[in-house]
Amino acid sequence: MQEILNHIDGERVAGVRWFEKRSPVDGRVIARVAEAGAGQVDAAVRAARAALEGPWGRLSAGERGELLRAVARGIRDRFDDFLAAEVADTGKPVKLAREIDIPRGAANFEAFADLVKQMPTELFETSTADGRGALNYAVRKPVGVVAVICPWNLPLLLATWKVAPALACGDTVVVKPSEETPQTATLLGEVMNAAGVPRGVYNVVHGFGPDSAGELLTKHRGVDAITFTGETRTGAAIMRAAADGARPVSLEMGGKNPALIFADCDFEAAIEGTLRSCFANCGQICLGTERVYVERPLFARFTQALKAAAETLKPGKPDDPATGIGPLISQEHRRKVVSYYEMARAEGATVVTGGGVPRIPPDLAEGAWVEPTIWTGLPESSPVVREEIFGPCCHVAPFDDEEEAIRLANDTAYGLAASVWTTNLQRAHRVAGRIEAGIVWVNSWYLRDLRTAFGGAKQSGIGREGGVHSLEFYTELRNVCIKL
Ligand code: NAD
Ligand code: 6OD
Repeated sequence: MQEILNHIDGERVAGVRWFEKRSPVDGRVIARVAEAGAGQVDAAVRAARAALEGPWGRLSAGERGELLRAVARGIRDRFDDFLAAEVADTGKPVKLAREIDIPRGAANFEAFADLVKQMPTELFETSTADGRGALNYAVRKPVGVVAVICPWNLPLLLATWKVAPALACGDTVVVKPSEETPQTATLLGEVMNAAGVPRGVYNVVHGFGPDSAGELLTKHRGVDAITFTGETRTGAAIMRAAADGARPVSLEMGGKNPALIFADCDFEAAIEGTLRSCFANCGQICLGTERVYVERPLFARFTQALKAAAETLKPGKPDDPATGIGPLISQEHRRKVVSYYEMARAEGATVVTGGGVPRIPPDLAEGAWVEPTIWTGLPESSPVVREEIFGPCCHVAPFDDEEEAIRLANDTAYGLAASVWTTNLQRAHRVAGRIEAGIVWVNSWYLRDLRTAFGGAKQSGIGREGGVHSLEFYTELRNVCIKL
């Protein structure tokens, strides 16, 4: 049985107890994981502090950038190890992890090694009574020890999305991966060591949230800032923890994202994009679409075409090239998703496709499988239409004009992402300008440029990361006033 340990001060460290990690594909126990207690969390934070005050704190941005590039090379050199670990933890198709998760894990380090060279600053010439003047300029200093709390859906991609800019800015980190996906963050510790990143700069503590490593870490007063990706409710708990000590937080949280399909869209592109946004990663992407609004003349045709496309997504083992969709992350998450499937039926939804658990071979019977599902006919007030399900499902509803489409899109507590499908340029700008979301894609979905602002409006987030926004969060601005 594989044992996954904490990574503290460059060493493998045992925990206070073990917990089991099961495969989402067939329910087998694939590893036991060392849960960090208060002692290990404290040791990790102290190691991060010592590294900050040691040689790491004296490196230039250029020198840190070289180390980050070595980490990116290290991930690529061990691509197959990362791939196997990510697929084992998540059950996602190998093709998806090969094309997205692992390459982005490496690319995040390269992107922030470059971006940190453009650290934003400011300079003011100030007049003084004696006429000699003064110069005010700002320098950016590391914010300190950063707690990085991660979810399970894109484990390496989302951990490195925060670790890379933090390290680029000169911070040190303690990462708390999701209890569901402990492996790739741990492997990254080995890569950090091999790349020559000083010990203590990158630490990993394993465990759960409340009453476990997550809570211990966010409440630890040696942590200077907290960056979090996960559910909105968890984000609120983390914000409360951060209030003690008035520490900064960056919160990337849930969504109930709309897609607006106008009758003048490129039909094939809209179907392909919506298929991906609803069902990629088994619907477990925060940016994914769960509400599809289609201009009425196209409604029936679009719904039927999306149904036909969804029915091509065959569930199967990650390494089978015919697999179109993997399982959900866990039985616990499956119970949540299935409860929405049942609620949709009880509320009178038309189940266009799916709506249950697929027929699967007996050796996968303990896996967390659900069918890709499309509904129509639910009222907008239904919890199925209002709450984040985080599964491979969407509700499709018609709209009659642009105004109604915008109203429907914005009628949500969330505001993470939206996609708009139209060939009318003026409409694209008009609609994008009025959607209350942090990210609006027009005629695309999840098209990323790491220099852009990433984050959510309303209950989907606080703050922005990406490009200069990451550099701002992971640094403290210091103004220096020089009397001339
Ligand atoms: P989650 O909130 O349950 O857990 C996220 C992390 O927080 C885990 O590591 C967990 O152990 C930890 N945690 C839980 N309670 C905690 C506490 N009280 N104190 C400290 N840590 C705690 O989320 P999840 O189920 O892992 O991920 C799915 C959710 O993440 C969805 O809501 C999804 O939309 C969201 N998400 C958002 C983004 C984004 O960029 N906005 C990206 C990916 C996922
Ligand atoms: O691509 C990214 O940088 C990012 N933060 C993606 C988030 C995906 C949510 O599941």
